[in-house]
Amino acid sequence: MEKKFNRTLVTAALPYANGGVHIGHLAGVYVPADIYVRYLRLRGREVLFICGSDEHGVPVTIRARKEGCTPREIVDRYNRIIKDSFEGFGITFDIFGRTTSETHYELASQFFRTLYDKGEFVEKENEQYYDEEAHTFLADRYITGECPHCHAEGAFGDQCEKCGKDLSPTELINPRSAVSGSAPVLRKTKHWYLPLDKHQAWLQPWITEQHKEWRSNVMGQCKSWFDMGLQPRAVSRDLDWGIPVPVEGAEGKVLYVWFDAPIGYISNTKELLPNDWERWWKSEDTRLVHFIGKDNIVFHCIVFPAMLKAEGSYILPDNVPANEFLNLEDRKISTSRNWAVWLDEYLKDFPGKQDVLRYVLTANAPETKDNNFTWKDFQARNNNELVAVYGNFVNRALQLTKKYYDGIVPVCGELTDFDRQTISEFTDVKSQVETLLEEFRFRDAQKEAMNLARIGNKYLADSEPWKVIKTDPERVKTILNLALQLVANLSIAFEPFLPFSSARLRTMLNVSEVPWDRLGAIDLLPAGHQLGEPSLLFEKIEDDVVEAQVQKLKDMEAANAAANYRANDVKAPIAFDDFEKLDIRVGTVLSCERVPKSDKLLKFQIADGLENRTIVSGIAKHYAPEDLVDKQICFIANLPPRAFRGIESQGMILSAVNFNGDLSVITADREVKPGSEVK
Ligand code: B3M
Ligand code: ZN
Repeated sequence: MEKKFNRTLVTAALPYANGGVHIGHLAGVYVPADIYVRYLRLRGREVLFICGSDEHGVPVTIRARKEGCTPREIVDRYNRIIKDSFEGFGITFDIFGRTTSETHYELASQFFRTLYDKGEFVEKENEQYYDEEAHTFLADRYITGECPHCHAEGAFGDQCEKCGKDLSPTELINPRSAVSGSAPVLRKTKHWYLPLDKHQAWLQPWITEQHKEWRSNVMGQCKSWFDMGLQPRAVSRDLDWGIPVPVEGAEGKVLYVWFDAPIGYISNTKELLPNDWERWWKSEDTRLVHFIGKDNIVFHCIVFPAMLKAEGSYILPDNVPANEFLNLEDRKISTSRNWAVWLDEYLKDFPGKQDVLRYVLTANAPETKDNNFTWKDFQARNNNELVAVYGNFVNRALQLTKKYYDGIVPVCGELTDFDRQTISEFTDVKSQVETLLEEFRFRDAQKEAMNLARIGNKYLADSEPWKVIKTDPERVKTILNLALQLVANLSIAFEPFLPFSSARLRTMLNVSEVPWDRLGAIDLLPAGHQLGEPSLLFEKIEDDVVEAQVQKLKDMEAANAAANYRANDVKAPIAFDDFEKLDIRVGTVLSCERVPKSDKLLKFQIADGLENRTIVSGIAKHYAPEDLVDKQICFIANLPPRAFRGIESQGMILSAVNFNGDLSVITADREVKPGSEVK
């Protein structure tokens, strides 16, 4: 059953206002959403593009605490920075709102109240950690302790960042409050839950049967949630930053950020269209599409639809084209380690080159699997594709026309077979690009647009107007007429993808309009039309420029590590007895060699005052083995032996870890007898 839609409501995930936005955000959500919306507008469809910042939640309060300011100051600052970054890249939201607006508070509270009154929540009391010094319940992120799996210190109440395992706060060994440092106690607290288990009966067939067209990565995640069986989810939190739970007896409780954030799509629409927003959210002929990253799939495909359905008057999403992740230089983008290319930085470092990044991110879009951004690839795509193919073709066509005809479009004479052949290669570009865009296949769609430029380049190279001008000047008029029609086609085809370049190209062509419907035509520029002044559409990017960017990444990461290192907390206190259990000794290195087939391990023979011992240590990246011979080093002497690559290691060598991760072996300041105790 094909549904008839009369308008499209496109939303893009609301970024948290606790930091800036980086290339991963742009590639995963905002560029594809913008391409889609621009395309729909070009086709004359009724469309609305909604975004804004997500300003509640624990991440905002953590940032505020770190910087010693209020959550309000944090969200005001980042709302501005994020909004400016998106504007800089030409992301054409109809509104970029805020979840701290009055409209949002009112709508989100109402939404909760409606569900509450309809009995759509389950109330449950459970035990949660409470900080008795700071008089506050602790969000999962605010509790740290030892990981029960890998025994790393500093694991968070929701996750251990060392081994990556999901945790709940009560699993932590020796939990500590990150607010006061005290040991938290368990206290009873009441919360409201959305019973997703009850919603599974309709959610599952709605997605797996009625929306078979959803991307496989999205469908895969949904199915695995269904297979595990949906569980009730708490929609309130004990926190002092957020929208108060609008129910009596709920003092000190706020709506969970993932409850209020998606309602932000609705309230931002209402902010924009106070009298017309319901037509967009409550009519069956509106098509709702959510652009998000893969970490938000469950909230948009399962939780939010359950909320909307429970409320009863809203439409449900028709598609959720979620992307996978973009890596950076072969590593996961990390805001906490500052391994990211920030959009505001890019705009400063590469003024006027927004389209280059848009192009590269779409060409490498993580549509079905994780993908990788490298500065080398950025340079290569710019130089070999944008400059050498697109820019080169446009420039040749315009410069030749300027030279031979003073920039006036020449008359098209009789077409040769070769001309007809070339024309046939691009007449169906419109339907090809459209089909791909309708299916959210942005990289393939952009490839089709680029293909037009390849056709044009080949056409000029093969028809050689610069030679023919000497023998058959009439023929050159036809060649350049056709080439210019292709250039005009390029300005249309690239409009959704590279809007800045298309606008500049239109100025060079001296045309104001972009008639998408005419894409593929060969009479876009009439003979006699005066073109504008040609200039280069793209510029080559040199090696030193991208090398500087790679260096900048490394520097930013190191500076960040240094800052965090100073801020690192000392581990929780231990009993003196515990310290005395450790047997640390000084030993003299008799020999040291690399462990074959390992780039990390060194094997030591250590004089320990007894029978000498073998120790294997992971410091090969930091020392040449010969530099350690004869040194007096410190080691732990009473650990159980462990095997590394078949070699039994009888102890552990102690090293200082520098802020950048470099290791420095601890040595004795004056010579001592091997086996001396360290106390
Ligand atoms: N702020 C999470 C994120 O930025 C969250 C998205 C909300 S969309 C309603 O990834
Ligand atoms: Zn762990």
